[in-house]
Amino acid sequence: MKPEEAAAHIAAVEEHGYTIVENAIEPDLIDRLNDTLLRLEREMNIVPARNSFEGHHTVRIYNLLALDPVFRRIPVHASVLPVVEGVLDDGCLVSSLSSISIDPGETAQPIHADDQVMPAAKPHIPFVCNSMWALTDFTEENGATRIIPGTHKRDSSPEYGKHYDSIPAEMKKGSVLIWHGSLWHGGGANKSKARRVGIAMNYCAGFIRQQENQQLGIPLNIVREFEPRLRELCGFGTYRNLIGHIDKKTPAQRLLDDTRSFRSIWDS
Ligand SMILES: O=C(O)CCC(=O)C(=O)O
Ligand SMILES: [Fe+2]
Repeated sequence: MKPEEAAAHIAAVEEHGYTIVENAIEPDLIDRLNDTLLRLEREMNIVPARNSFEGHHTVRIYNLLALDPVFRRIPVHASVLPVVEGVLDDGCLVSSLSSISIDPGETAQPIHADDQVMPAAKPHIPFVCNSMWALTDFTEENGATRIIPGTHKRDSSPEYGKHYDSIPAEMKKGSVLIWHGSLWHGGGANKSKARRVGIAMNYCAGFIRQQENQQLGIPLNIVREFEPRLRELCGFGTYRNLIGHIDKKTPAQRLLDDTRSFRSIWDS
């Protein structure tokens, strides 16, 4: 992605709370992701969680980085990460990586903000920047994510379960929706005859806690295979050479044999 293109997306997230990157995902990657998700669902016998938030006809697979190497291409993807780094900063982290497959018959998810459990006065700088990767077309009929533009600037989060007027973030397979963690939104109802498949690639600022615990949730022998940037994004670096250190070394130095030099903020 060209810097001016990234800048336009970053400005859109700041102003409207969201943006869509079209043709972001390579067709071969879309196919591999779809195939892998179906295989995991089958092999791991994954079924809907059956609650109002995760849905009654929605299959969600969590902790994807622990499950197959193909998912490693997502957090570092050049069509999305520069935008997220502009919204948060380059110390951002993978907060969670999961799939959300909405099956026919699913009703709309309650409108929410992904950062609403965080007890900070709103509006605030983005602590969270999330993305939805369209592995099928996203249409109003099949449950495209519903959004309420501009709501990231409000002074509160929505009331859970209340109706709000929203618009569907329709996009073609291969596109990615990126939003500010305070934006009011929710998964749509699927009134079509086919599944809507998305991957929720969620990031957070480097100074807050990740939603899925990447350091404990991904076996270290798998993290050792990650490229350096992916290790950092999973929390094996530090934020501003301070937050997350272990005895003044990075987790990657202590646990993964990273030999790159590191100076703590205090020594600099
Ligand atoms: O599936 C979607 O379109 C959105 C899901 C969502 O917002 C969430 O689970 O936090
Ligand atoms: Fe959400």
